Amino acid sequence: VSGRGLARLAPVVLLLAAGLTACGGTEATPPAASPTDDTAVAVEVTRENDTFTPNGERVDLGINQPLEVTITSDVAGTFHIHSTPEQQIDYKVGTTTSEISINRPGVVELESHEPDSIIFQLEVR
Ligand SMILES: [Cu+2]
Repeated sequence: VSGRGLARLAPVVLLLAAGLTACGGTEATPPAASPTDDTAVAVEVTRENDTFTPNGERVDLGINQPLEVTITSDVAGTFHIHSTPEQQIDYKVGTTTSEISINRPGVVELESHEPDSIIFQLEVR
């Protein structure tokens, strides 16, 4: 491996790191409220031929209550959760299970951007 090879790789790594910081949801933020319920709410999402099920279904969720999302998909992708800060769920081909929680009240959309689709409207309170 030459020095030139490493120099060409470095910007790619930096870009990836910046993307994770902007979209990752791993930054610590002060909790906006105390937990109301520790029992996870389990939901399922299916993606098949770019069609998502469900399609904008409303889900009641407590503040800081875990939402366990099980995704079954025929292609890898990412869901966005429009909370503050934003969160995302990366899923792979097959079944992916991920857990998120939201620390302040409001209606938060869990959606896909490619293609655009609203999966859930999380009503947090
Ligand atoms: Cu989004």
